[in-house]
Amino acid sequence: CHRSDMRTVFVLNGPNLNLLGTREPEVYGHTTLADVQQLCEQTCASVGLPLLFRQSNHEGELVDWIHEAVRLHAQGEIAGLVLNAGAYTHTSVALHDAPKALTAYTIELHISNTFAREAFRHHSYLSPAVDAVMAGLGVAGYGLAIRAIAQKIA
Ligand code: CA2
Repeated sequence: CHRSDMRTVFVLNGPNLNLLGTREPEVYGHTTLADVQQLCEQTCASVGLPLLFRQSNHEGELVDWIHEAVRLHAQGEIAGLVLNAGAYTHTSVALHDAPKALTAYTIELHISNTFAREAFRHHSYLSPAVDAVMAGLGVAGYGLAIRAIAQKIA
């Protein structure tokens, strides 16, 4: 379907985010990734957009999924991308390159305020390649990012 109100919001999560809620609650809270998915489902339902929600611990799989988004966007089927690349944010040239091919609105998201943490988290390979960066809003950031995408395409 090519109607703009059927465009899918992609939410992609990188390494270790499957462990959310099970460790380091002082940094990431008690919310699990399943809870985050539910929050994204609810937010997408309220703005009337389909959701695709995925997590991988593998760099190349995240690259493949961004390529999938590029292909679907060429068919008018993507509303935008919310990308929490986890620690690959700070290491991956491949994840810097991949979103450059994507013209859909892309938001780099971090649950924690990466700038208030270790120095190695202050640099992001993604930031120059995306439209917007959000960090430190907790898991609520996912809902806010989806709402921002919905406003962008409205
Ligand atoms: O704040 C974020 O969302 C991060 O992208 C999370 C990454 C971290 O490497 C980034 O610097 C910032 C870590 C993913 C979550 O890792 C967990 C490890 C143990 C328990 C829960 C989460």
